[in-house]
Amino acid sequence: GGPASLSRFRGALVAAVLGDCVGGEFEGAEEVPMESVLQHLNSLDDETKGNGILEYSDDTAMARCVVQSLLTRAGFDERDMAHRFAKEYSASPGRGYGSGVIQVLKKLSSPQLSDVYQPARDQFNGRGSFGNGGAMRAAPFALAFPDPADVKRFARLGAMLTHSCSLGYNGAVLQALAVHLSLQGALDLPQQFISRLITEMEEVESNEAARNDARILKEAEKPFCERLHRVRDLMDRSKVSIEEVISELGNGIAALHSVPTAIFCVLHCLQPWECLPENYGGLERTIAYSLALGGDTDTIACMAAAIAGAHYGIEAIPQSWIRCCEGAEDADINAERLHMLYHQSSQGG
Ligand code: R7I
Ligand code: MG
Ligand code: MG
Repeated sequence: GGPASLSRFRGALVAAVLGDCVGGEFEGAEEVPMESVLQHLNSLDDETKGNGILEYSDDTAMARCVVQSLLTRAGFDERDMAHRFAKEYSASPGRGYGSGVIQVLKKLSSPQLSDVYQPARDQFNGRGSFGNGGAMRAAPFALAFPDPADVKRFARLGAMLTHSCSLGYNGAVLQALAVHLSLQGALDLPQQFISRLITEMEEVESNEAARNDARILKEAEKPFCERLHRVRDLMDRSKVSIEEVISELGNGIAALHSVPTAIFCVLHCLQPWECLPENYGGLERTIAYSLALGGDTDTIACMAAAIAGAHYGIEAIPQSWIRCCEGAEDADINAERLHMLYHQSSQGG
């Protein structure tokens, strides 16, 4: 489809759910042989399975809250979104939430709370979380707002409800920007795609708060920019081992060690590779490759798949995979609603 087509919206939201559901199998595993990944993915084609047997985790649970809030409020409303996070957590606390964020979600359910950003600020001795929990649910912001300035602003604020450290919320900004560019067809020119992300993040990371957090946490001056430069270096190489990707970019629970990694997975899988089945399209390759990195596989696959899904569109997603994943059908319906909201706002309505 063309830029911002319905197919791209559906691809992004449905693939994100698939990445989460399928990736859950290997979350936290140190080494994941490609053989095990392919075995797991092959089992999804088994006719006897299906009907949502793979459950989604916190990644999708929170993304669904973001989607519902954006749709119901026809824009960003921090109190409504915070309330939905808290309600969702208390209804299904067993979705595999990060151990720190649970405290925030409990505080957010208090009716006396006046500042919904305060519980997030109290995390980790007042520095706030740098986990990838803000980034894992950032894709819907790119599907609700056509203007990149809005995408950046609301992805940041939406993440700050749980992640007040710039190394957490700027990961959400980067993820949302990657989905935004992919929706426009920017992955047709991968070199330009990564350059545009670097240019955007140069500006995002130039403020005082980001510089301060980077200094305290002993990271590079502009940590996400530095990682995106590493992504570009790896892209230019003809052969890259999984070990190198993990050591250069990471596969962990910090936004800094997972969002650039997810972006690399998408870029690396634009072409076919020998280690992956020939019948796999780009979307399947991206998910398979993300899982083979091990570590925070549900989240890295979820983020990579959102970016890839926006590029390849819904037609690239195997029906059998959709049938196996809880929440995939809902995502498809919501993508259509977001597509309408997006095009309403781009007409200035
Ligand atoms: O970021 P968050 O929502 O976790 C998301 C991850 C995804 O992989 C999900 O799939 C799920 O499995 O969890 O939750 P947080 O609790 O805010 O952060 C996750 C973890 O990162 C924390 O439990 C800490 O181990 C670590 N962490 C920190 N450690 C020290 N200092 C995050 N911020 C800090 C910090 O400032
Ligand atoms: Mg999860
Ligand atoms: Mg995870």
